[in-house]
Amino acid sequence: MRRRTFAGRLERRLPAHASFCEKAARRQDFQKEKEMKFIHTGDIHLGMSPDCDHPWSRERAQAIRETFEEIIRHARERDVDFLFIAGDLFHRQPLARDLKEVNYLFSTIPSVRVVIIAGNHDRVRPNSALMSFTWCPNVTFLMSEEMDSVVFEDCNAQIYGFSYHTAEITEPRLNTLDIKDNGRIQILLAHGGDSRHLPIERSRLAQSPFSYIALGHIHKPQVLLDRRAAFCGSPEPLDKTATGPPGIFFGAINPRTGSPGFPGNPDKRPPAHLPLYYPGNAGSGYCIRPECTGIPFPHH
Ligand SMILES: [Mn+2]
Repeated sequence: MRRRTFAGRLERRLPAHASFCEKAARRQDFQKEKEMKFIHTGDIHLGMSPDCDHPWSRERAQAIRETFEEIIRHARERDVDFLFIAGDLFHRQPLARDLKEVNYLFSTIPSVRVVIIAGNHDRVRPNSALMSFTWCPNVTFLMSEEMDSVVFEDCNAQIYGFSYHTAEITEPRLNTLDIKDNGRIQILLAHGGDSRHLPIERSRLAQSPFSYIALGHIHKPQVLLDRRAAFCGSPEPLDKTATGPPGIFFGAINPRTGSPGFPGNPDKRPPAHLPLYYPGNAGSGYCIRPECTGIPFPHH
């Protein structure tokens, strides 16, 4: 990948006799060029009741809400610059009440820039409450069906994405993006990856200028393209096929190289997948959390 043009300023050495002003300006540059920390999540499916034919289903629905609150806590405590939500935040079309609830949570992390796209489950419909909803200032919902982006000058970042307006997108739109490296930290949010939902050709994605591609839709966490892209996976097991440890991705972009990695050490360690709890029984025929249901752990 081409190096960021932004690096030019950082590599410039100041002479020993640089004035106080020059040094102060340089420090400001460093401030601007500090690593950009993010949490990447998606497929939360708020409002879903997993295992709906079982008595613990209501508790599972509650666990999904609590896990989302835990993600907000992570965003605050890890002091991230961005929270990316790569689609299917909601299990179905959100009502105004649902939007208010999550907007309240976002309002508790005002310094975190939240960027959201809609997935196939919570796709934007013409009568959606989303249309007239006013998010708090730190939230950007990229609602357009066409590729859109939002620029954050203070961290030299541009976040791209588009939302589902239909149940399926069979056209491989990610393979034909015409987005050039522009010297900013460019990040793509996208939802899909199977044949009926935005089929992805990895080699095409690898040629894109994005520092990181925050993917949603596949519920199992998976890192692609030598850590430049990942499916966040659902942070709670939603059905019995959920096997890996569900969680969130926590990473940082090195502003000099544009490469994603672990905060504090982005060049050496990849973004971390943080499991939010131990999914002892996911994949064993149930998706309950034994610690919150009181129902005996089903051993197999
Ligand atoms: Mn989906």
